[in-house]
Amino acid sequence: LMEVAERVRLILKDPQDSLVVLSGCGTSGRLAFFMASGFNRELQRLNYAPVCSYVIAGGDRALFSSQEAPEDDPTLGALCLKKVSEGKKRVLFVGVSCGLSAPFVAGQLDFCLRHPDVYTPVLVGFNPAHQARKEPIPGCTLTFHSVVTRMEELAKTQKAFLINPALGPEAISGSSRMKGGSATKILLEVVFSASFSRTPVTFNGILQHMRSYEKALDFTYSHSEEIAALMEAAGRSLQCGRQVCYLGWGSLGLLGLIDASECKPTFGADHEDIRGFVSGGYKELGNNEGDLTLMGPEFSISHDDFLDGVLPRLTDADTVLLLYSHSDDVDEVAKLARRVREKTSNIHAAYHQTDGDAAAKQDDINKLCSSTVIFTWPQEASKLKSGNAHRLMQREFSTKLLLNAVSTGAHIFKGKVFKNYMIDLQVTNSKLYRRAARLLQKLSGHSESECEEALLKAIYQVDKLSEDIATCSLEMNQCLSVSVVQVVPLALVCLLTGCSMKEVESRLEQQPIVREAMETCLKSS
Ligand code: S6P
Repeated sequence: LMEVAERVRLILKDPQDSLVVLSGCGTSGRLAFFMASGFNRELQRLNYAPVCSYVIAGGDRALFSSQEAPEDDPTLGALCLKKVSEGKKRVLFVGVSCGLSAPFVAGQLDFCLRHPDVYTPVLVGFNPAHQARKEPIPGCTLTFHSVVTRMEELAKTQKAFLINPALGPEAISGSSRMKGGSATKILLEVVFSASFSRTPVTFNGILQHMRSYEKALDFTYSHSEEIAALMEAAGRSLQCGRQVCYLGWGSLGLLGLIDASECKPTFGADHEDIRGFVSGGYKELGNNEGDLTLMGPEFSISHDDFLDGVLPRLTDADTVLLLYSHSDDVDEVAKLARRVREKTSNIHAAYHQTDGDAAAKQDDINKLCSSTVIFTWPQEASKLKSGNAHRLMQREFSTKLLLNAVSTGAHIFKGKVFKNYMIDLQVTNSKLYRRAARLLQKLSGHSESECEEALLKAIYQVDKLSEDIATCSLEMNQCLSVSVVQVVPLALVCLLTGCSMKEVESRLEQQPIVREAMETCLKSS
C-alpha cells in the first residue's frame, strides 16, 4: 500500500502527462467511479490537478443498471483503457476484481504488461493469487490466472503491484458487493489519502487509517437493532410487491444508487424494487457520459424524477429511506420528507452528525420519520490530519454497510436467498452462468451435464433441447436469459421433480417465495 501511494505521488507531480485510472466491472466498476470522483474532488480542494479517471465495463449505463455481459470481454477492457489514457506518458492503472476473475480487467492488466514504458498495473482483489480464475476466456489466450502469474513476477521488482488480502467468504456466497466492495473502498482510500497528504507516507499512518475503518465498522454495527428495523421495513415492502426508495444527498445518495442497482443481477430483482435517487441528479455525479435520463426509466435518478414519477403512487406499503448528513442542506431534506410523509408514514432516515452538532432541524425531520438511525460520530474522527475528507469517507463506509444490510436483508425476507446462496441470480455473464450451474449441482446432486442441460431448458423455456440450442454459444445463452424470470429456480425444480417447464412455472407462480418453493421441492424429492 505504501509503495502504491508513492506511485500516486509521482503522478501528482506531473499531472499534465500522467493519469491514474481506476477500473472494474459491476460493483467494482461503480466503486472505481465513486472513488475516482471523490479523489478528484479532494485533489482540487488541495490545489492539485484532478488526475483520476475511471473505466467501468459497459460504460456509464452500468453505473446504475445491470450490464453484466461486458465483464467477459478482455479486448473491450484494453480498448477502454487505451482510450481513456491516450497521449499520457505515465499511467497508474488500478484494476479491481474482487474474485480475481473479470476478463475485462484481465485484458486491461495484460495491456499494461505489454506497455510497461507507460503503464504500471495494480490489481486489487480478495483471493490468493493461486485461486485466480483459470477458466479459458473465449477468443483469447489469456486467463485471469496467467495474467496474475505474470504480475507476481513483475511485483518482485515493483513494476506491478498486487493488493490481494484474503477476506474470507461473503455472508451471501459470491455477493462481493458487500465485504469485497467495502474492502476495495478501504484499501484505495487508505492509499490515496496517504499520497495526497503533504507528509511522508508511513507504515503507521496507513495502519492508523485502516484502524479508523475498523472503529467505523464497530460503530455502525453498534446500531444493529435500528438497522434491523429498517431491513424489516424494506423486507415487508418487497414481500408485498411494493417498492423501497433511497433518497440521498451527495455521495451518500450515490451509494444509494449503487446499492439499488446491484439488486437486479444479485437477486433477479426488478429495477423498480429498490431504487436510488440523489439530490441534483447527474449534475451531482459528474460522470463521463453526462445525463443518461433519456436512456430509460432506470436512469431517472434525481429527486425531481422521484417527485414526478414515484411519489404520486407511493403508499404506506412502500418504504422510503432518507440518507443525509448534518452538512447537507437540511431544509431541503425536511421539505422532501414532508412531501413523502403526505403519501406514506413508512418513511425512515439514516443521518450522520458529529458529537456536538446542533440538531434542531433534524428533530423536525425525525418527527416525520417512523424510525431514524442517528450516527453521532465522536469528535476525534474529524480531528485527524485529513479532516473533512476522512470524515466523509467514514460516513460513506458506514452508509454502504447499512445499505448493503438493508437491501440484502430485504431480499432475504423476500425469499431470494436459500442456504446463503443467491438462488434467483441472473445468468448474464460467464461467471454468473458457471455459478448457477455449480449451484444447481450442489442443490440437486445431479451431474454437471444434467445441470447445464436444465439451465439451458430454463433459458429457452423448452422441455427438450434441440440441436440448435445445444450448440448455441454461451454468450447467446446469457443474452437470452435476460428475458426469463427465475431461470435458476426453474432449472432446479425441473431437475428435482422431472416436471415439464409449464408445470414448474405454475408451481413457482403459486409459491412466489422462491426459498419456500425450493424447500418444498427438496423435501419431497
Ligand atoms: C457482486 C456484484 C457484481 C460484481 C462484478 C465484478 O456482488 O453483483 O456486479 O461486482 O461481477 O466482480 P469482480 O469479482 O470482478 O469484482
